[in-house]
Amino acid sequence: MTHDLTLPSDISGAEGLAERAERDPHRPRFHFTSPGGWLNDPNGLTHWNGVYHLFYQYNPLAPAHHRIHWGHATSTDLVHWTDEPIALVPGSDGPDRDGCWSGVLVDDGGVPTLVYSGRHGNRELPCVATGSADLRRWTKDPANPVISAPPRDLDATAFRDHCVWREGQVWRQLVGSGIRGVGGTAFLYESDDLRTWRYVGPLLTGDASQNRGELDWTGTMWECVDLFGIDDDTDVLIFSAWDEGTTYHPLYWTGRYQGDTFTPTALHRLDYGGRYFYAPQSTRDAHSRRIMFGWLQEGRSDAATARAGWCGVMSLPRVVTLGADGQLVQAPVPELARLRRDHVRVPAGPLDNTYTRLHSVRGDQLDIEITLRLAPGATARLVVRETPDGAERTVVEVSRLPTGGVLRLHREASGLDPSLDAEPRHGELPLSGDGLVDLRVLVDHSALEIFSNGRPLAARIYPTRPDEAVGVGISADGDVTVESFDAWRMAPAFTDGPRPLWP
Ligand code: DQQ
Repeated sequence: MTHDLTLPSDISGAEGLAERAERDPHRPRFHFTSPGGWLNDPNGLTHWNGVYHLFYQYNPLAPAHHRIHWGHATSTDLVHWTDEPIALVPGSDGPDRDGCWSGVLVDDGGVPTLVYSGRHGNRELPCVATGSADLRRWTKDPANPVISAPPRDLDATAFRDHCVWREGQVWRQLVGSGIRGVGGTAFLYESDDLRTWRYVGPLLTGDASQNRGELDWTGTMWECVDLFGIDDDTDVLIFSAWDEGTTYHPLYWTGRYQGDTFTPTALHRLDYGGRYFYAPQSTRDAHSRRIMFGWLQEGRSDAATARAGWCGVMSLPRVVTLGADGQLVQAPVPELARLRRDHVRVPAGPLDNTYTRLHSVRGDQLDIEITLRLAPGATARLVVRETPDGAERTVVEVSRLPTGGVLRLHREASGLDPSLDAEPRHGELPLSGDGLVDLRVLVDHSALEIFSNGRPLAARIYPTRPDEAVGVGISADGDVTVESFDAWRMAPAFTDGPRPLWP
């Protein structure tokens, strides 16, 4: 049974969404966004016959999380994207009647196969769909849901999101969950055919009572678990720590996956932006790179989002490797350099302790790459999206403190609207004795992604005077030398004009 891909009869709410989205000055131009409406998690990420496929949680009818479809886009370079027909539409009845929630794509002997969470009322159960050779048409399995209930002997807080892989002669799958009163977890299952699953047990369970502050608490449920080997000796288990209304941040364990369990070595924050890089998914591409996308949530009010006609940004694709300190190193894919235009080199040398506006670098679509040398106790600040009067500005700060390096983002003055999320963000910055700091800052209207010595920090900013907030400047406290400073204007990845909501 192929699902119905015709437009629903009442799409009046969707009228003008794409046009409004296109006019919004806060809409990123080189990050992937949906044509309009709502976007959240990356799904079904794969590099299939030389084409990257990015599916995503999509509501084409409104900028709100409701009856989620699977949107689909393709790219040959991870930079330019083509909208493809919507891949999954919630059924008129059945296990995914209220939404086709997150999942993955696997290659079942040449048959592209999706494993996703069907939503029906409050129930969320694993479903399967198979695709045409070009991954454009999807047929839901009549046997859906393929698992009829969460494990019975446990009080599960949820049962959704999937990580599926082939291991020897069998398929294995993790389903995100939590055990009430205990902590977040991922349930391990096994199957011969992706349709009949045997429950193995929890792969690893967090401790919800260990709430050591919001930054590394593992929550009461794990969303979007992603397990992969990063080198011969290290496996990585990424999850988005969740607790209704309080906690949404991505974390990862390094450790060893062996047999039916994951033995953790250490727990780390995946992105210092917290919920601004949520529910990530990764895949290994044909070049053996681990490529990861995450969802950059909104930081403005629901009313502002409703007016804008769109919401949710996909992060830039990141290459993930393992650093010498045992933590993940993240960087935007090198292909992104294809969008660089109008190169500006700012002279190297010691930084003044007074603020310097860089008149040669300005804009709201920028890629800035700096190497700094910080003496002990020094701090360097890069200001972006500054208005001429300095009233609106976003400040990226790197410091070399006696306690170690710190990367910090100040958004208190990013926009003047008091309803904007202005919470500062910070995290630990690995520094070697020479005090060298690589700082890459990608500004794309409301989307901001920062990478410093391999650590990422994603966030959203909404200047109140977006046309004027194009200034860039730099300052220092203490001894800071600019070793190199390069900046580019970034070309848009999409051609101008509204994109069809229902390609
Ligand atoms: N989003 C999906 C869920 C997942 C959550 C629903 C994470 O499958 O747990 O859109 O953002």
